[in-house]
Amino acid sequence: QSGQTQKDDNAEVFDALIVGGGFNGVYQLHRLRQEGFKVRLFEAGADLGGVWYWNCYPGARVDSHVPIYEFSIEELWRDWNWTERFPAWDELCRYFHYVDKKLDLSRDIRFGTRVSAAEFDEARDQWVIRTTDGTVVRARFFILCTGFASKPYIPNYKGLESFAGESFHTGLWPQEGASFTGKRVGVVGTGASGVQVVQEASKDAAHLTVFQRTPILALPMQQRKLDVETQQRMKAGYPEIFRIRRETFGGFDILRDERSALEVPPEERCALYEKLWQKGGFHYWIGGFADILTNEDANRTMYDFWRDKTRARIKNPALADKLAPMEPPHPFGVKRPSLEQWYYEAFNQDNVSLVDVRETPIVEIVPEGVRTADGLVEVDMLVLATGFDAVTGGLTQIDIRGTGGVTLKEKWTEGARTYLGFATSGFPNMLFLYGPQSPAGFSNGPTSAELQGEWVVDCLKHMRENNKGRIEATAQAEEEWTQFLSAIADMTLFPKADSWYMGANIPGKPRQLLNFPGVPMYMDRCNAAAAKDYEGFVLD
Ligand code: N01
Repeated sequence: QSGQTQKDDNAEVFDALIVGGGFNGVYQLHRLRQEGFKVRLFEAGADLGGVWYWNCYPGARVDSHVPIYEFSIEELWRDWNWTERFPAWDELCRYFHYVDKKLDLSRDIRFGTRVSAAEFDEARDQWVIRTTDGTVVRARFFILCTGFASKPYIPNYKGLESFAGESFHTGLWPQEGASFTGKRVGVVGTGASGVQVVQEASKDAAHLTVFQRTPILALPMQQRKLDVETQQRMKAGYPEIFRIRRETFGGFDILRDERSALEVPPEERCALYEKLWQKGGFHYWIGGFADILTNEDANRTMYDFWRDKTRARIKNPALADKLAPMEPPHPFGVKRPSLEQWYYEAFNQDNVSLVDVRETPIVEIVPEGVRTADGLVEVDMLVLATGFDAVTGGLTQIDIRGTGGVTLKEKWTEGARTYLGFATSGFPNMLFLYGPQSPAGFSNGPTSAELQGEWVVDCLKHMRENNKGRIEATAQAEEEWTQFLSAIADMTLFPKADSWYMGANIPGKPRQLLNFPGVPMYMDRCNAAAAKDYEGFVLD
């Protein structure tokens, strides 16, 4: 007992301990340090980048166009240029190195350090934080920037461990890389990760088998090379773009048409859809009509346009029925569309085949490959693009104990409950970013990192200025926030799909809308609470 306590008592004390070195963690470290706080960041990976460090599979690239997916700090964007409109993971990792160098971050980061447990010490209003290598530190504030996709989900297939070939989850891709060339490759899952892997594997694999459960409603990326001169010209408009991204629904620079899709004549409607299609990226998803995510008839117009465009690219009608069915598998856009470049054409190739696992389920994995209800599919490499225990998994996989010793995982057994998507009662001085009941997956990452990030920085400054050592969300404020989000969810079509947005991709996970739809409304609420002396929190 005393050995442990002794060690904890002597642990180094920080104002804030940040977990995670992606966009959110980096922003917190930079800004809190600027404000004079003593801060340290622990990152499990060997480098910065968060999801871009871990998801280094061939073809991984961002779905947000330049310059949406970068910090709006002028000192950073002024001298940085991308090579493509939608940059790949390795370019994003280079961007993180650039940011590190410019802001001199690494001196306060410990890499290869995974936080395994944290316990609130009520006597000192501090968190005692432990890592897997036995390090213990104390911090007044415990700031979790674990992202929405840090806990990979691997289905519990019978015999998976017996597979004799190479097998990787996209989110745990080997840092040294792995090649598809000349191999028989199987890819399970057709979400954003699956689409990107399939495209690359279709080029090099001897044969590629795609195991699809639900068709992805993927949109044309309209990728382009970007040169420096073009970007120098574009930069004149960056301040305005960054202003707009703070004020739009998804943190992009895309404005939607405020009319109902149903009040617009069909030709005009199609003309808008065509225009958005040609712009590429998420324009077709978030630049449409105001009621696309709330009215099923309006939504259907968007599905039908997508379906007709997509089917025209697929030669085999039976395959077209699988990839872009006549009837929607779920409303358009309530599962995250992904961006593609030659995904549908890949299925026209002789070396690519599709298995519909709803029709022909995977029975087991054997050393030679995947046994389905229809027989054995032999593969040399098995790629699990099966997603993540999204939004909550990165938090609940840490053994976090609040007041009374209850763990966060226990507290959220029936579903995540937060106040403002920042905090949860019983866990004082713990704030999370890009977490449950905040915009997270509904917002462009860097937009959210800055907006939520400034709120946290202001909160810590407010505490310091007012000599407060402890902040905790009240149970009542948390209940009201949870009810509020649930009422919003009921007004949308999101509950109509089994998506990670709903927690519905993980067997047994409570079904709830995990993200708050609408960055501006969300930030208004957060800022209003802060302006009223942090209404809904108790400060001591
Ligand atoms: O994961 P997903 P992801 N048997 O959960 C299937 C971001 N991201 O890693 O749809 C068979 O979306 C599952 O099927 P179904 C982005 O926000 C961004 O692809 O549940 N199949 C689905 O097809 C994205 O939304 C980028 O029926 C099974 C797939 O696996 C989020 O990360 C790139 C199965 C999982 O799709 C997650 O994307 C990559 C089973 N037992 C990711 N279990 C970019 O910015 C699951 N599936 C480009």
